[in-house]
Amino acid sequence: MNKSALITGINGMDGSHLADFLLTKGYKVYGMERRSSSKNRTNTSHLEGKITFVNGDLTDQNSLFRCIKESDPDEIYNLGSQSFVGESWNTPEQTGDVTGMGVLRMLEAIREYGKPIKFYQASTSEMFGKMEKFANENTKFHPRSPYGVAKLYGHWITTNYRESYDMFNVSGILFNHESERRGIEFVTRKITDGVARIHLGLQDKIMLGNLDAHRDWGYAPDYCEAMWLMLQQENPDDYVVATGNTHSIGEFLDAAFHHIGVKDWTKYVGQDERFMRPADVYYLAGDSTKAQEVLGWKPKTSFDEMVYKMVQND
Ligand code: F7E
Repeated sequence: MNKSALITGINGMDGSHLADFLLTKGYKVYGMERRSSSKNRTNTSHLEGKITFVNGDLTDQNSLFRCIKESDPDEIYNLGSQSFVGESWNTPEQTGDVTGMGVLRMLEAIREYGKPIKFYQASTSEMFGKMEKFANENTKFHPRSPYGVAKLYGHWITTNYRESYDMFNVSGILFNHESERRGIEFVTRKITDGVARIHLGLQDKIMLGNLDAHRDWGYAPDYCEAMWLMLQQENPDDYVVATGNTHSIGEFLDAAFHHIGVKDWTKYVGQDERFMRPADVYYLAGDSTKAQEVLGWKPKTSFDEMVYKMVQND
């Protein structure tokens, strides 16, 4: 019998890559999306006919229960959230509701359904926030945005329900991961899209915010494999997923502009207050030793390869 999986946030970057991956493993895949008069399937139109879309909303408990009933899944991957950190200061309450309380609602829906479903929660390096060295599963959390705080609630409620009700719940603490399907508002895609447009003569400048930030950037499809591996283990546990290499925004710009033959990008890049955050995370680097040793996972795609794929695609 093939396994079945329910993915929330199916139309996002991770949701679509995970669906691609699970289909190669023979899964029957259900993707949860919010009902809307205009569909948002840019990342998933190629999945139409291959997966089943179900209507549900992380702010509506009954809709989650109905999605579970309809899909009768063996595994649930909770990737849905308000995931843009910058936006979380504009809509802190909505971010808390979807990104934090949404996890609780899903866990309660699983409990009500009664079947022992394996649950994956998309935790994030934003929970570390203010950190200095390589963060692992034991590093203390200090989130720096309403998004990070909401994710921390989701992380702990996942752990709490594992300990309280003996549920197979895992959290993957994923560091930044990007791909050709990344939303245009995130810095990596904003840069690769801007570089392509500059190359084609469609744009003069890329306007950015804080250029001092460093991120441990990996390739999203590699990270989706780690999510799946976590649910294939004997026991539920939490894992950091990262490359261990950190790069500045300047280094990302170097790599992206390199592909259109530009060495000095300074005349193509400007700074705009509007893209600064009230509090930012300046430095992130992860230690994924546990994922490598226990899951046998390691990142396959290098930073340069990833930037190249993104620029080429744009
Ligand atoms: O910002 C700086 C910005 O929005 C990265 C999400 O997937 O990863 C992502 O969160 C850095 C920040 O991603 C611009 O201030 C400069 O320091 O691409 P980002 P993020 O905030 O790291 C984590 C792991 C998640 O969980 C999130 O869901 O880049 N930055 N100038 C800029 N950022 C943006 N977006 N736009 C700029 O113009």
